[in-house]
Amino acid sequence: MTVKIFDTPEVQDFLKSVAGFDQAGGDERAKQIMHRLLSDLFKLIDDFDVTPEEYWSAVNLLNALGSQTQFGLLSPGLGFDHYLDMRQDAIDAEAKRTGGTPRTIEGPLYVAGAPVAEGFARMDDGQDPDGETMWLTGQVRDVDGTPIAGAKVEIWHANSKGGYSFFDKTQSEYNLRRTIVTDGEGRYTARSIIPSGYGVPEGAPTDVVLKALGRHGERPAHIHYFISAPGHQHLTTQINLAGDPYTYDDFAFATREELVVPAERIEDPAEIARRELEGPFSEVVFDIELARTDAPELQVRHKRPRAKEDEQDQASRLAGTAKV
Ligand code: MBD
Ligand code: FE
Repeated sequence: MTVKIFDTPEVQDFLKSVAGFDQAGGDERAKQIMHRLLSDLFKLIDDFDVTPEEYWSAVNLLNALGSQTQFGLLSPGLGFDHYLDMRQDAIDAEAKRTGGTPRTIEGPLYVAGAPVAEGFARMDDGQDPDGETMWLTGQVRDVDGTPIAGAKVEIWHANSKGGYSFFDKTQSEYNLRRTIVTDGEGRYTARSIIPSGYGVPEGAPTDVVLKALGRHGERPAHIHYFISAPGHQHLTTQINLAGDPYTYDDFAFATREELVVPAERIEDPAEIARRELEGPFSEVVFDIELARTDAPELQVRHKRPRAKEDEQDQASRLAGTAKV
């Protein structure tokens, strides 16, 4: 087909009225962004000769994604989360805020309000029979190496089946979610279980999109972090455990070389006894460096709907995915 109508005055005028350019009310930025978005999509329909069947099946897929609250899951899969990180890295570089542990994506499965502990926390409830004991520890430091005492280290991760508490209702409240305040030497330590990787549920709308692209929906085993301390830039990051088949093939594009950490299996009885554990375990060490800033807005995490973070619990639940 050779029909091309996008550049005609009728279509261009039509786009302006759809975006409310001829209306006094509304929001100027919303109008500009909607106009650009619709223009790009209308042009795409023209250029690719999108058929009514194709258009309405896309509408159907969007409805399915929304009704199963999967936009927060599709978003990292389509690279938006990582793209926002790339932009934030560039903004930091331009402002000469360099150094420190690299950021990577938050993902859709954070839940606010986890129990707070000083220095050490046990994160698992002891109910996961397949969970290999993990000893997770590290030091939070300034860019010049000075330890930061009293830093807030929020950690969350999946269980041995790749599920996250709150979203996976078979787990106890706040299982595998803790906030640990660093001790006088800037150290944090958690006893937990080694997480498994995550896979997008088979047949879910997000899976349908990924399959159409010939892609998978797997993430390697990983552990999420928020780290903050007064006078320092808030850091959202994750570690990926080395040796997972998906460590360098993450559907959410969160892997960064500096964030790949080995889990070292330890069987020495003296080391087991020193940690008051019952048997062999895997140790994961992750030290964190925070960049300095005096700007208060950079010392806290950006706003976004998060489970249990705002008063409208219904809205905040939509931040995550219904199934994990
Ligand atoms: C996860 O655990 C996750 O971190 C992301 C980004 C997407 C899906 C599941
Ligand atoms: Fe995750």
